[in-house]
Amino acid sequence: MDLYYFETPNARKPVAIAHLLELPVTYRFVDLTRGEQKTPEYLAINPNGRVPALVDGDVKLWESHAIMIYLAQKAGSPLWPFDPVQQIDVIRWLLWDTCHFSRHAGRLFWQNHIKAKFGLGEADPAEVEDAMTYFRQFAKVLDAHLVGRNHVAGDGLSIADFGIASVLPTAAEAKLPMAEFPEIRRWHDNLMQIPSWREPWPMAQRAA
Ligand SMILES: N[C@@H](CCC(=O)N[C@@H](CS)C(=O)NCC(=O)O)C(=O)O
Repeated sequence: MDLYYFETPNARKPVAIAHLLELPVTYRFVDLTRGEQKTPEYLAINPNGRVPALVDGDVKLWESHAIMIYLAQKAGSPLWPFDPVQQIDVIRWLLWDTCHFSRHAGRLFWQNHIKAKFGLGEADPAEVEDAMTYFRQFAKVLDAHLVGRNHVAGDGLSIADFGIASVLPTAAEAKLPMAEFPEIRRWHDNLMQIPSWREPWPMAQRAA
């Protein structure tokens, strides 16, 4: 299995899951700073020109959440629950994340971190304010949901936790107002105890 990645929030999710489940994955570094995601070879794998992507025999897959489900299923792991009703709960939170939580966290990550890091200009104050308003709105929902819970869906760790957490390891760089959301901080501090989430990147293979 080949997993194509760059060190970004969306790629972090399947890379961390593959490590956690000790799957036999070859990590393929796609250097976004050199435009490697736009080469014809890579576009044949993911026509969106984005990471992550997975190739497993005849299976070509993109979208980080779909790849996480594929990896967990392949490993027979309860990170993708076996019960159909619990699966729907996980899907519910992953869709919520894509549409709301990480969407606006991602906008802040772009404005407050990526633009400066790659010399793409100043953060746009109107865009930051808009994204911050939405981020606060949806973070409040998650914060309330997490009261008395250690995991987002069901009783155990699932890919919903990793899906929603994607921008949180870089919350400081994105300038996310985490001080306002103690339950999210508590939940994510626990997630950071998982070595493959804290340190997901396969540096040795990158160097190779
Ligand atoms: N919805 C996609 C988003 C993928 C995505 O936006 N990846 C970013 C990095 S986090 C990327 O590859 N950007 C490269 C580009 O826009 O050229 C997923 O979850 O996999």
